[in-house]
Amino acid sequence: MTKRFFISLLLLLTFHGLYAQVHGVDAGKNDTICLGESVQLKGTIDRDDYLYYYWKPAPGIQDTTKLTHTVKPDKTTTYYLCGYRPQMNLVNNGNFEYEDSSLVRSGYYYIPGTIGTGEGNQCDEGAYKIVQHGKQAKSDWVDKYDHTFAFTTIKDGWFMAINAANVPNVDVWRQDVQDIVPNTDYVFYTWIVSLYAKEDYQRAELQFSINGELIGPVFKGPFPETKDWERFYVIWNSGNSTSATISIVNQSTVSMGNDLGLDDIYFSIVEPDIDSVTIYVGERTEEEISVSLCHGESYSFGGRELTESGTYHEEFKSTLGCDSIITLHLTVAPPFTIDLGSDIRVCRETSPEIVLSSPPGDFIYEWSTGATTPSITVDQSGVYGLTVTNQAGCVTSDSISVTFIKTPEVEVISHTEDFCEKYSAVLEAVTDASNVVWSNGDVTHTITVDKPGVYRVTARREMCNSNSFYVIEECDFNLYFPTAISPGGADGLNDYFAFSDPAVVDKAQVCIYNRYGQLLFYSEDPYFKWDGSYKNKLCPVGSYSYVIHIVAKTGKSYYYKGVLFLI
Ligand SMILES: [Ca+2]
Ligand SMILES: [Ca+2]
Repeated sequence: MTKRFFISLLLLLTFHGLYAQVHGVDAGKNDTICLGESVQLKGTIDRDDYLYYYWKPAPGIQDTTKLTHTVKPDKTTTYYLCGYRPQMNLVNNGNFEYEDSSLVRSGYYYIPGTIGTGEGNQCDEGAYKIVQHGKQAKSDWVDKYDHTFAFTTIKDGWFMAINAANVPNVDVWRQDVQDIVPNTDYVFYTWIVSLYAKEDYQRAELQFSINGELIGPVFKGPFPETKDWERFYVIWNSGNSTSATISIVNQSTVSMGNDLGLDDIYFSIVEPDIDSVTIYVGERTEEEISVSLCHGESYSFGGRELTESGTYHEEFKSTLGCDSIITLHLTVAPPFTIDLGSDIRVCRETSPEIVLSSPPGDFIYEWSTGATTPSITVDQSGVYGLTVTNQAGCVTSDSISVTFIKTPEVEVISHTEDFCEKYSAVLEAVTDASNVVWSNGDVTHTITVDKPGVYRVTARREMCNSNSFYVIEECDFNLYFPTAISPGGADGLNDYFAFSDPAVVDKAQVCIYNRYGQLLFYSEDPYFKWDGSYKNKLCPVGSYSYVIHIVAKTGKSYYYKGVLFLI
């Protein structure tokens, strides 16, 4: 007895899942697909632990009791695989290993002993025996051994052999169970074997019953020739019940072929273990974007640096690895520049201020001075910058250098007190400029002049000029020559015809004719002297005429015509 109990408990622990792993339900690994793809759900169940299982209904799952499904979710979906695991068996001696008929309640009558040992009678219609194989109950039954030890080589396990009668709704096995938990799912199952091996006869027809209420469909015993022990079960929700009378009821209405064995009857709470698997669905997207760039900028798109207007396509992988096609409409603004013009250099004197203007346009202006107007007026040398933003938001800038040049100062001074003394004067341009040019073309600061007149000097600093003038007045001019000469003689007076002051003469043409108009003397030398001779011979006394042209050192021309007496 003790040995049996021990084995029974061990079997319960081992084969009915008291300590079954919670994770005997595995819905598989999460996966990721792209929209339109399908994926296989591969659930696994530890079939020894779980009485039954199913996928919670979801799109793509047709037969919820199939472990493998091909699904094609159109969005991220979580699937649940539920496995129902029996808990501790509440049936006392459900495996009949106590071999104790007092633990069995039945509408049938018990026949003690077993055939073949000389102890028992045949198990007749409406009776049962506790045996180790079919022939111990009735000599023409098949030699089926008990279920509890069917997987071992041990042949001494016990089961309940029943000669079912033809009266339905009679309990063939019954037991009372206390301490039922209300509103809880219970499983009630039994293993059945057919004991009369004639397939053309009826098989056993049975039904579960709890608290006098038939539960689940009528089930038939297995074909004795082809099937051994088979399990049948029902799920029962306890509702308000706190106790249960559980029965296995005969529903057969014939006598032949319906004889059977029961073993390993089980009644327990059944709890679900649920595992989930999530299929992430990445969308394939097609997106259009528009980007505007300023000229000179670039846009990074799929590893390319784009700088020209156009439509571009690129495939990207989304975070879930699905293709995304992005169409880019890129608009690159035309070149945008401004030009403030060439650098400006002006004379301070003539241009005390300068207006700097942006080229026309609908712009936002920002000058380096802080001004935000299209134009600014400046009066200081420096570099002026302008940053311009157009309506496209493109920015450009230019700068211009403005230089105000100081106009030079100049004054002419003379270093000669009296020009007329030597018809010469030294003039100097006193200036802060290094470049000067005189009206006579000279470019030295100091010049020597030998004519009266207005002398202008221009002092230059770049394009900025300043003039100064110096006036040399005409000198008084007195030139005379004799009206008569008396060459020869001892007095030494009036021997020559000559200019009284040849120094004032710059150029001269002197012609002397006799009364016949013959040219007797010609000279261009202001210092000429005519001694009254012609060809080394003194001319006869008489009157002679002269014609004289001179250009005085004053610059003026004079013409003289007169008569000279030779005495
Ligand atoms: Ca047994
Ligand atoms: Ca029968």
